[in-house]
Amino acid sequence: MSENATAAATGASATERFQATSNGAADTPPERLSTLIRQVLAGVHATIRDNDVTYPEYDALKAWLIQVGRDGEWPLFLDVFVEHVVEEVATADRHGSKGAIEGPFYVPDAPEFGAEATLPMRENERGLKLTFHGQVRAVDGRPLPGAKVDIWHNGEEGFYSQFVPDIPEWNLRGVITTDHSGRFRIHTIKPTPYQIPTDGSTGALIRAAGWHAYRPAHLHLKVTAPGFRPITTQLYFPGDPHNDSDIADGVKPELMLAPTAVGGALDAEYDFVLDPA
Ligand code: MBD
Ligand code: FE
Repeated sequence: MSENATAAATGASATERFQATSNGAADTPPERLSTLIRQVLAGVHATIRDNDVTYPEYDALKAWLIQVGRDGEWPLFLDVFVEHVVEEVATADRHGSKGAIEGPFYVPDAPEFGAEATLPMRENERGLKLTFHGQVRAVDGRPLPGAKVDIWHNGEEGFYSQFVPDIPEWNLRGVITTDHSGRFRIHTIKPTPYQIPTDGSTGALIRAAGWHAYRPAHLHLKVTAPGFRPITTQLYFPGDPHNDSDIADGVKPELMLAPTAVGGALDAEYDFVLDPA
């Protein structure tokens, strides 16, 4: 386990990354903002009334909120506990493949590859070999050549490159371009379950509430093609002990891979179907 893989280091990187890539302004009209904030506050007020929340509990909340910011864990906390509903609402009208939460660890502009590639990894990268392949199609069945399959995932230590100091930049990240028949083939390793950092405020809350802090092993993907709505999704592995209790509620039955074991390695096939823009 990396010594420097602290919640503060990971959180600071995730916060910095978010601030660098988000435009941060949704142009929300005052009436809509007023409605949203009123409803959030009404939920908080109801929680306090229903549970006779005390001043010490209120002060503990203030202290905890202050600490989440200090730890840089707002991206982590929000993506774990809130994003799944935003994703559900944003993609409800789609006919193509199911999406899933992006999470805090995506980095744009990963190294680009052709239709078949081995993701950047260390010479001694641990983990079960995995070949992940499939086809990108439109909802009308047309294959989509030149589509981009942007993939990122963790390795055996559980961490994502770019968010802890001692993993090489772009490790287990890459952008694959589909061939003339919309197909791609990615050689990588099987990801491992992700544990929310235990030494930060999100971990402290999870512990205090008596929950477990795990996400099941998952591949993250963004699939894009000009003229089509991009898909941000995740794929999961059958039998993972956390598939039914993902702390981030990101698992959907449609996102479960059905890998086959081929001589000590895994082979998994999954096709992506894109909605027109
Ligand atoms: C992750 O790896 C992740 O995918 C999400 C959604 C939240 C926290 C960590
Ligand atoms: Fe993840």
